[in-house]
Amino acid sequence: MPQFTKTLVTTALPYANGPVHLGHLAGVYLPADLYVRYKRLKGEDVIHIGGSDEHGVPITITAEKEGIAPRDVVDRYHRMNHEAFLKCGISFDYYGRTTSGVHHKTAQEFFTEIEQKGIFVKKTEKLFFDRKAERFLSDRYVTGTCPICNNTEANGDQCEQCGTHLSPLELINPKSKLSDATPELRETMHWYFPLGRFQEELERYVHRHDLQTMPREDIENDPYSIWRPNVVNYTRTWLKQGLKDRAITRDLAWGIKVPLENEEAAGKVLYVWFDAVLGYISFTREWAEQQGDPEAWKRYWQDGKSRIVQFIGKDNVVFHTLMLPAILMAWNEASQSGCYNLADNVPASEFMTFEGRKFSKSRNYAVYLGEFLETFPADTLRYSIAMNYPENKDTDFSWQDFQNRTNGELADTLGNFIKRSVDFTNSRFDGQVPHACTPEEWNALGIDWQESLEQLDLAYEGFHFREAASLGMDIARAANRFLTVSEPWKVIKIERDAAARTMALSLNLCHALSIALFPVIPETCNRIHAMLGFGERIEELVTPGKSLLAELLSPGLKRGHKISGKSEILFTKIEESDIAPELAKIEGLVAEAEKREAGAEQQKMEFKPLISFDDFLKVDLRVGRVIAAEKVQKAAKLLKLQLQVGSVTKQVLAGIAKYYSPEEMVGKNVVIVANLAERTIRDDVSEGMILAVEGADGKLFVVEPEGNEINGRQIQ
Ligand code: B3M
Ligand code: ZN
Repeated sequence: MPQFTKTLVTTALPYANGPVHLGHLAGVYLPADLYVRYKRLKGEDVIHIGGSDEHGVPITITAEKEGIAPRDVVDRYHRMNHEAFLKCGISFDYYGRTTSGVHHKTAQEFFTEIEQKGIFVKKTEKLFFDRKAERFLSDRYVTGTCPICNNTEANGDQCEQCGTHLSPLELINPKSKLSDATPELRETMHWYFPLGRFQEELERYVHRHDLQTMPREDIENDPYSIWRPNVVNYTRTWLKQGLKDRAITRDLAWGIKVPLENEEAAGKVLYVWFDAVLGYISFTREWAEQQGDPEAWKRYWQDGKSRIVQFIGKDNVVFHTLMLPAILMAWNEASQSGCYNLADNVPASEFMTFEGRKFSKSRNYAVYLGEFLETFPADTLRYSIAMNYPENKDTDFSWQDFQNRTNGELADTLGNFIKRSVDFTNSRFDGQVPHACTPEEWNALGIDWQESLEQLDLAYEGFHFREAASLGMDIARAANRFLTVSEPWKVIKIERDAAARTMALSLNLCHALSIALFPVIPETCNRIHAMLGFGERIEELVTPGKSLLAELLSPGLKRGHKISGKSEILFTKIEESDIAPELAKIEGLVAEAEKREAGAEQQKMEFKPLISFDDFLKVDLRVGRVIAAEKVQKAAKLLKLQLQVGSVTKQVLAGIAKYYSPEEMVGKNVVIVANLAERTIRDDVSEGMILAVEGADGKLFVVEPEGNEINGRQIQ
């Protein structure tokens, strides 16, 4: 178990294909910022590396829709997102972009290294090719008629009308979205990364971070390397299924070129996820160059004493716990040029909903960070979101909660305490700390400082950010109570010394709060600090190896210390009239969404043309039992089922692989259209269809008749 002496924090690279919203902030960027700011306060060596993910098909689709170049799309959103993060106080040490030269070089280096070691597997497959556009078409670029519901505008990956997940090869009358041409099937070769080759090594890696399996002494020595249950579960589910080869190249024009000068590599780029996860390394290199110490990145990536912590959303888990580690393992094998550390923790968040609904870019249901900050200050947002951090379950952000926290906790408790302390000192004690506080007085305030610091440390280091923020606010509450109960404005008339003591302690509490709450509300804390008469910003006081938090253990402001003489209102209360337009906006968005959903419902209620009773009788629906099931190679959506229908066995290819594992299907009773003409799908025969229904979230449920001894029976 290494004793870590430094920390590299990375945050998921948001696609530069749209503005980041509050859900992103809550799950990834704010928690990471709280963590690094806390560590900096402790005087630790920590850097925060992030940036934009600028490749991938959705970006080219946006570009085509708008009639601009992909480069313009990523320029726009990279700048927009970076600015929004800065405005929100997310303190990156470096914010890179995956279109940079250094990143292209890094990703290509990795490809070459792994290629030369002979680790990649090459496979040839058939893909649609548009002859007019001279391009292979990824799923999203093919449209056609859905084989399930006859929607003529189904996409190559999914039919929006019936929700079925499709492969382009299943579409009837496929067309290229680029030119309207009918695409032809062409063979194309791709490089695959054999994740399975690293199965055991990856299992050992997960083992070391899973509370259930890790060595006891590690749990005691370093509880912070224990992964959250959701991270372990997602990862273990993949491992249990057995890791497969994953294609890591694509036939696309936008992306990082496969670095080989041969026919095979022509027109091919690296798959966006292969390059994106390496962005963390490239950007640390860029950071090091910017520091004027080009080798400095190695201290974080290749020195065993560096703890790597990767903040991500739950939808990105396996890319960080399996894909990136496997790529690094491949590099590390007999490496001549340094070995990379694997992440020590990957604190993946759950999601934050907004007013009870999921953020959705495609449905335009989102509150974008940049827009939010045009109306409300960053710190109020940071505080509310920290208090709602989706650590182990989804949480909700509501305007009401935002208003309550801002008005009740930030303005009435914290803001009010600071202002009363500063104003009263200015008016009655000539703007000076009027008394030398003793450690005894400091410890008699009803706050156990030692204990508070320990709890704060456990909360931040253990990624429990809601607790961390609440602990800070608890100190503010205690401080506010102390001042109110002490009533210096009354006491001063009879006992000036007692009032002086109260004010000196209050000012010291203001100072303590400016440190304790700094990770959560940094701008406000700097304003408090300035009101207390300090010239530097808090971040400028950070000294390597020296903890600013330790200052809380004793009263730091000396008698006679001059405060600034000015005070300001730290938080403006949020009025009903401020949030009314926001609520109206949401109502509009919800109404629109509901209309669309109702429209979709109604569309479903437009029944197909009438059929006669005789027609109906032609359909032979039977109960069958699944006796065997397996996945279909190269058809991620299909399961191949063997059904016992009375005395006959029938083979059915069903598009349910995303929702049911083969093991789950075996033993189920299902309903089969038993007299459907045979169809060939993917060179295999399907002799019927099984009935399934789509649930609210697009998941398919197979219809399962209950009962014994009904096998082969006709449904009537
Ligand atoms: N851009 C997906 C996302 O934004 C992806 C993350 C990359 S992290 C290397 O959710
Ligand atoms: Zn359909």
